[in-house]
Amino acid sequence: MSRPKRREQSAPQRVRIKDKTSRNKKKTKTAAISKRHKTSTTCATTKWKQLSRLQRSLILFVLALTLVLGLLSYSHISKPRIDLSKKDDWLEMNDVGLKPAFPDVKINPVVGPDSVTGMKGPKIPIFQRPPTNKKFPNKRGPPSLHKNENISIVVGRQEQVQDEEENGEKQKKLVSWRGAMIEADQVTEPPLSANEKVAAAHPAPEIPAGTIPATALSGDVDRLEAVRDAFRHAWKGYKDYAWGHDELKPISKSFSEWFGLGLTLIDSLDTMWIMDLKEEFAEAKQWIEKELSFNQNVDVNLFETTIRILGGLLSTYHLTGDQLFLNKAKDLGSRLMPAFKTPSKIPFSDVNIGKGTAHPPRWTSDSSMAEVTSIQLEFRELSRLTQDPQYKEAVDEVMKQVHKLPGKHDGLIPMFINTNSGQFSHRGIYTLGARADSYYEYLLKQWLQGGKTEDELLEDYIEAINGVKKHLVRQTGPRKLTFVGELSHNRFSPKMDHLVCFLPGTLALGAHNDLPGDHMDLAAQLMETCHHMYTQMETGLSPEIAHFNMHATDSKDIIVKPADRHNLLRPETVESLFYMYRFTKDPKYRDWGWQILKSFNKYTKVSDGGYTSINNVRDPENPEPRDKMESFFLGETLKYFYLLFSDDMELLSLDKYIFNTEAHPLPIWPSPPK
Ligand code: DMJ
Repeated sequence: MSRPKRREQSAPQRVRIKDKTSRNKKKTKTAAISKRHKTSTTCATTKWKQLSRLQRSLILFVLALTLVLGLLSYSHISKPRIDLSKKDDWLEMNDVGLKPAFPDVKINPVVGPDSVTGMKGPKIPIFQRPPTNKKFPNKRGPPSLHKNENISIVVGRQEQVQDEEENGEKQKKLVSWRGAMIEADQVTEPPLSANEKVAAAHPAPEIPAGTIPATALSGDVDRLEAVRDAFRHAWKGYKDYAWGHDELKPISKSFSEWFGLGLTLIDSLDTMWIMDLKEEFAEAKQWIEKELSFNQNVDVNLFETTIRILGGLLSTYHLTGDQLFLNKAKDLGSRLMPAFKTPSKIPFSDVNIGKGTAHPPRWTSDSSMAEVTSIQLEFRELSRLTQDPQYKEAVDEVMKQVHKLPGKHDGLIPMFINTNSGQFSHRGIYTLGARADSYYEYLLKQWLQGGKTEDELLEDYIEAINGVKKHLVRQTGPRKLTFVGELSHNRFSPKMDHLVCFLPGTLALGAHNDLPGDHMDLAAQLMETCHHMYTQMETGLSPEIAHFNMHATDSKDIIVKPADRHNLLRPETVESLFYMYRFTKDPKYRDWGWQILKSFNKYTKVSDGGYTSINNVRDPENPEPRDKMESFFLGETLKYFYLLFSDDMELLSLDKYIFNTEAHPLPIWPSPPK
């Protein structure tokens, strides 16, 4: 049977013929366009030649002017490009920006008291929501929580403020509501407290029995409850606006993504367990079960992912006994291993956990010392739990190499190491702050984790602390405050990061484990200094970096440079207060912690949920919210507050647990049989 010819064409043939026809059509069209173009060009050239010289110069001048103006306005509106995938760049961007996320946000100072103390407070900025083009609201979490969308954001205040006039613009009537100001027409029923919610109709899903039973509040109940309230408030913001994302941006009620792995949620798990926040824990666990996947084409930072996510999962496994968390930890751990495939076996900083590839940062083949030497507690524990030695072997190899490496300065290490050569790089700068800090912390903690059997770790720790005392410890002129400065090419700089405030806690932990008694003396002195870094600021909150005055004058001990005035809700001082209290029982450490919590509530609490880092600890009138709640605020800062105020010394006993550098407790290993 013969078919019409067209029908006999195979599909690919038909496509080819169609292509040819359309190509011919296109050719004709292109020829016509180019002919038209040619004609009009010839015509324009003739006309141009007919103009006088003056007319031509005038036209050229106008064209040049337009071009210059165009260029100028372009450079004004375009902003510098910043790589937002890098946390350091994020922080740096914030440092440079130092301003609210939206330039058109209005700031209206008003007066109000502190939400915890009821004391009169400072002038507080009200942030009006900027217009948004977003198609979808940034709300996350159950829809029942999506109410009061237009509540104005205010940080810590209670009074009624009526019809304020500012710059000729009438403000809406505001009323106080649990430390926050909201517009009067949006007042609704008070939300149930977490305890009321638990008692109410929705029974919390069952949590598996763990190794640490959640206990009733024991300690200063008011303070403990204030910490739980703070956590619930932070969690509410995360749940409403950033659920399942890395970090909450509480002012703009949105989120930021760093790795896209639900960073805040995972960092918070064990804190919720410890605080006995069952309902919150259960919903987070459900997200882990249903949503969390590490099979993603994403570059993560080895160190940050290890301390926050791997550490968080491992400690939650220990506290709850729930296999889910160990399975997730195993999956993540194995995906991080490609980082160690380097010529020197010193790991790269970044790993793609989906592709199984790793690389250093774009600008260098170096890794930072703190990063490669502060992943050991987690990987070693993973090996113990899985009976798979590869994790421990990889991180022990790093420590072995660093132990033998030439170029230390009386136990102090430079800030970088090269992943090709395995040698220190950028030598000559010695600090206990950023890029080196947790190397010192993990020397001691690995030694403790392993049951005090690994002598090299202890040797390195003791030598390093002697180096710190010899080269970095100095006193201020006015009050004789002891601080830890930095050494830069043999020049001493009296600069101390807030990060260094982990040191009193670590020193105290060492002294508690029979290391030299003068470590405890130094711990107490440094603790005092870290306390002053808060109390000498107008907001009662520490700056990111302090400079110390070494001259014997009547003036201040602490100088803060404009670029260092921010506070990121960091934990180190509270962490050390916790250790100092546990080992001395001196109530002053609790009181110091309480003052800090009150200041956080006064200057960083955002009315609609969440806490924000701020730009200016010296200006209580306008601390300048930065619109970011770091995951460590829930993972570390609030956890250490809770442990500081708890009387239950068996709640994560320091003789049974070591805390990783993100405050995730891991067990001290049982001693091997003799
Ligand atoms: C945390 O991620 C860890 O404590 C780390 O060791 C240092 N930086 C932050 C908190 O400040």
